[in-house]
Amino acid sequence: MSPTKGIALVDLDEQGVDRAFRADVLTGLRQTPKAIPARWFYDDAGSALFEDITRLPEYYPTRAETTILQANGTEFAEAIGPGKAVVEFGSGSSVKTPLLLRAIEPAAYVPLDIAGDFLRAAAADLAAKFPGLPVHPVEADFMREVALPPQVDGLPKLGFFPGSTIGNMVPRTAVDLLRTMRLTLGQGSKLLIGMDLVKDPAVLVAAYDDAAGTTAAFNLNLAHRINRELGGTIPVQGLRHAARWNDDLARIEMHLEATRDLAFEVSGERFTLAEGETIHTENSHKFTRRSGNTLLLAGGWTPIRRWLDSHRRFALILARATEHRDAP
Ligand code: AVI
Repeated sequence: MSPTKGIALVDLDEQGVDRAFRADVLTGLRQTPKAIPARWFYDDAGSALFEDITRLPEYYPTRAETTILQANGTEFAEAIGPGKAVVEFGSGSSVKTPLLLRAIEPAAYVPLDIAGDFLRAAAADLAAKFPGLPVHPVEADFMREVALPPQVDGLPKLGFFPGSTIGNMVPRTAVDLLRTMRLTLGQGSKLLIGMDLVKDPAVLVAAYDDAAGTTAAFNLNLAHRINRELGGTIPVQGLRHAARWNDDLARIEMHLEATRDLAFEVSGERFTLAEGETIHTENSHKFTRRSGNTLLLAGGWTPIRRWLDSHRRFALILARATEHRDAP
């Protein structure tokens, strides 16, 4: 399942073009350096490619996080406790969510997602796996405060945000989201969040530039999507996928790099890319124990437990909503 698939709540113009997609692409191509938000990767083709990525030998995060959930059920149960309303930010990852729910004896499950069709399918799937567990899907943009269903009023809340999707946001956006999650979940709540860890850049680059070329296809699909949906004439053969480690900012960057001078149109507007120039399409931040903790604290969450996979590549962190009067 895609982490940020946003095919619902779309605002289409008279020609059926997604206005927000067009605005983001045109604004991104007009600026220097060129950049387009990563959320536009996830059309149907991009979501299917992301699913393929999660199974690649080089792409360790999904497997690492899953093994953490498999290996530590008893500890999760102790640290989190029974009777929680589990609020998942995203509509439920096929393998990880059941592992968590099986470990902790929740009182209810509330998936939040902007994509209603995905959300309902995932919720029905989950309800079938856990007969007796109340499931209350909410179609909403979780980047804003969400009113939780009245059925979970009074239940203690556990937010669940796996996949290191927080790493796809620049720190300012990540902090905004964490603070919004705190508002959505309320005082006394907890958050279980996945964070991918800083490691050998060669391992990181391989995870984002796999030998089979699946991540390249995922990145290049954005150019195809622009051509398909926005009347684009981008010569996609003149672009190549590039995955670079930015050590100062502790992030993998994905770019589409021009292999020769290119000229093209999008929605009737002309653009050029000089040979070697790139369109920046994604950031995937990686964390250390300290940088992860600092991000959580900035977002209003106090870290309390941390679990790693056996290769120490990925972390699941449990945090509690910080009291407003934490000293000093
Ligand atoms: C969804 N997100 C956490 C993925 C990541 O690892 O940053 C997206 C991705 N991009 C390329 N490969 C995977």
